[in-house]
Amino acid sequence: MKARVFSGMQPTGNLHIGNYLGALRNWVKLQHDYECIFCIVDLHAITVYQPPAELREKIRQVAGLYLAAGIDPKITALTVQSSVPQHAELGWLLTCVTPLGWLERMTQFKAKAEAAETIGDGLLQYPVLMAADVLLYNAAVVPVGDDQRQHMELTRDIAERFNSLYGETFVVPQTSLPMVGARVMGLDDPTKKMSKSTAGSGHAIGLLDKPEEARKKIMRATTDSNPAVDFETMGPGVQNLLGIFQAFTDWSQDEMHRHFTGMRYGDLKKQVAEAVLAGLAPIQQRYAELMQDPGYLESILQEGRDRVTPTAAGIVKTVKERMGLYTIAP
Ligand code: AQP
Repeated sequence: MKARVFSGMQPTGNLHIGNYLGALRNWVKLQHDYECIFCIVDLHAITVYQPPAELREKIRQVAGLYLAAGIDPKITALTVQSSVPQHAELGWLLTCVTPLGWLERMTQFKAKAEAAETIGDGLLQYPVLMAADVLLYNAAVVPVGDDQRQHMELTRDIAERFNSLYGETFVVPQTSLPMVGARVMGLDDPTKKMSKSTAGSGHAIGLLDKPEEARKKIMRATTDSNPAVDFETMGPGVQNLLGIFQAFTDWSQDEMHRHFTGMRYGDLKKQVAEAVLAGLAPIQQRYAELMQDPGYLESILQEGRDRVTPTAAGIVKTVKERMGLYTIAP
């Protein structure tokens, strides 16, 4: 039997090349060697207010992008988190074994809480729900970008704590990070990770950006005061552009050094833009085709929900029994 993989993305904005290089592209590769479940985590999205009609549309868009990027629904379950109620149920059960201090230490919570006017309880609970997402399927491997490393450590801690309190129940999952592209930085500010919710027209390259729009953002990207590429002294902006190029082309470190050393930034940017556009073109084409048939997308999401529900229900039943909750015969 193949080991299981779980991961997800929030439908909180336009997916960008960071989401693609850090996670989605890795998912496409893993689906041939593992039993994969890839989820659109809409319950996570609502930890911050989302206009309802926009959220519904984004969920469809993310599903379309998963498929367009190469997720194969014949071998992989594609699901919407809120359509499998056991995510929320296990979330509560795990909340009860998670010390508050563990959650207050999460850097993403601290950053989002600082930026928000009011902090919903959901924002604090977010990593417990993420732990529930993964543990609900006893996933052995979770492919994510580097920003999720801390949440994954917490997931492991919660699994171990539950296992020690109530007996071996959960598989303690491994985190899988890509070799290149694990942390794509903002083009306008390369000290901050590229993020869906960061405002600014020059910050992120969306997977659905028009070629001219994407090119313009890359040409305007922040670099440094060096005249040309120097691998010894380059700043984070140049490093980010080279990282994006390398991730899209799969060039080795040697090839990167030979080709780019001494190249002027204008030329570097042109080449990065070509690599990004070549990578995005087939995704955008498949996406446009897929979105012409909304019934198809809907049927894939129904199938995914039906495929994973027995596993999710089985785990929640075991957890409830282990915790001593009362089971009434169906
Ligand atoms: N900049 C990034 N570089 C590499 N990987 C990234 N990921 C996100 N940003 C980068 C990875 O994408 C997956 C989905 O992320 P998410 O939707 O759950 O939310 P996030 O990590 O919080 O991503 P964003 O884009 O910054 O969203 P918002 O702005 O809504 O919070 C994860 O595997 C993540 O590691």
